[in-house]
Amino acid sequence: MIIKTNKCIPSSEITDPAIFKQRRQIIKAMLAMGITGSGIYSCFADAIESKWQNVPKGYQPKTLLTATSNDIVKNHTNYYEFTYNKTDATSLAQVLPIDPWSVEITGEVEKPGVYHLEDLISQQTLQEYVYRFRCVEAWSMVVPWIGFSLADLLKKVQPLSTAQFVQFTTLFDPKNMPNQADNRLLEWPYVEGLRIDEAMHPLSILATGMYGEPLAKQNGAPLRLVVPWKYGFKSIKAIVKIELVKRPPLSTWSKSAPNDYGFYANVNPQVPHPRWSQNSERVLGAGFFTPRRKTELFNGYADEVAALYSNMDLRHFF
Ligand SMILES: Nc1nc2c(c(=O)[nH]1)N[C@H]1C(S)=C(S)[C@@H](COP(=O)(O)O)O[C@H]1N2
Ligand SMILES: [Mo]
Repeated sequence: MIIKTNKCIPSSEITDPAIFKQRRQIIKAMLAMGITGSGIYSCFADAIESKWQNVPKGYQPKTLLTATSNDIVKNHTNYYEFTYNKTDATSLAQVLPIDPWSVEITGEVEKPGVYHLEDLISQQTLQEYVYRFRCVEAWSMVVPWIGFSLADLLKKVQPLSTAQFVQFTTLFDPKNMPNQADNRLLEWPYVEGLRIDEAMHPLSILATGMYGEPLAKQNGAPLRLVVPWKYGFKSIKAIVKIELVKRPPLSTWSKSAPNDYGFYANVNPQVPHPRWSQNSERVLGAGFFTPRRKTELFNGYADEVAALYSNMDLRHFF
C-alpha cells in the first residue's frame, strides 16, 4: 500500500535524479515483495511521474544541483554525545547497541509502560515525510524521513487531560557515548520537549529511517523525533523515554544557554540568535557560488503551524 499525502516539497529540492530513480526502485521492490502492514508514502514516485519523466536527458534544473544528498545527510551530523564536530559521529556512533531497544512511555497517560520498539512500530504505518531541516547554526537540508506520526503513538497510550507537554530523553550510555562521561558542556542525558498541541500536530513525527533505509546510528537510530518547523536541536535522537508532563520540560540546550536557545525554537528569520542572524541559511550540498537560502518563518510550514502560536509574541517565546 502506498499512502499519499500532499505534504510534498518540490522534487527539485530533494536530491539528484539518480537518487529519485533508486528511490523509485526501492518502492517498486517493496511493492513486489508484498510488504504489508506498513506503507511507504512517497512524494518521490509522484515527482518522477509528474516532473522528471519528460525532462530531456542531460538537462538539470539549477535547484537540482544545490540539493541534499544521502551522503551529506549521513556524514554531516550533530551528535554531541559522541563528538563536538560534524564528521566523527559517522564512525563513533557505530558502537551504539540499538537492538533490542525499548521506550518507556510514562507520566500523565492512561497506559504507561515500557514498550519494545518493534511493538510500537508494528502498530504504526510507516510513511515517507520529505521535510526541510534547519539547524540553529544556519545550515539546512531536505531529508526524506521514514517514520510515523507522533500523535498516533500518543493516542495509543491515551494522554490524560493533565498532559500539557511531552518530554523526550535520549539514551544514557557513557560507556558508548564518550562525551556523556562529562557534564561540562551539556548535561546528560539530552532532553527535549514539546507542548502537547505541537506534539499532536500531524507534521511531528518519530523517524526510524531515511532515504528508504533504516536510520543510520549517527542520525539518531533507532528512533528520533523530527519537528520540521523548529530548529534541529529539538529533533532529539536515540529516544528511550517519552513522558507526558504537566509543566514545560527543561530542555538540554535551554538549560545550558537560556538566552541563546529557547524552549520553542521555532525557525524564525526575524529573531536572531544573540551571535548571528537567522534570516538566511547555507544549504548543504549547494555549490560554492549558490546564494544562501532565505530562511522562512516556521521553516516554510507557516500555513500548517502558525495557528499554534497565534496569540504569542514569538520574540519573547523564542
Ligand atoms: N541526543 C541528541 N539529539 C540531537 C543532537 C544531539 O547532539 N544529541 N543534536 C541536535 C542537533 S543540534 C541537530 S541540528 C540535529 C542534527 O540531526 P542530524 O545529525 O541527523 O542531521 O539533531 C539534534 N538531535
Ligand atoms: Mo543543530
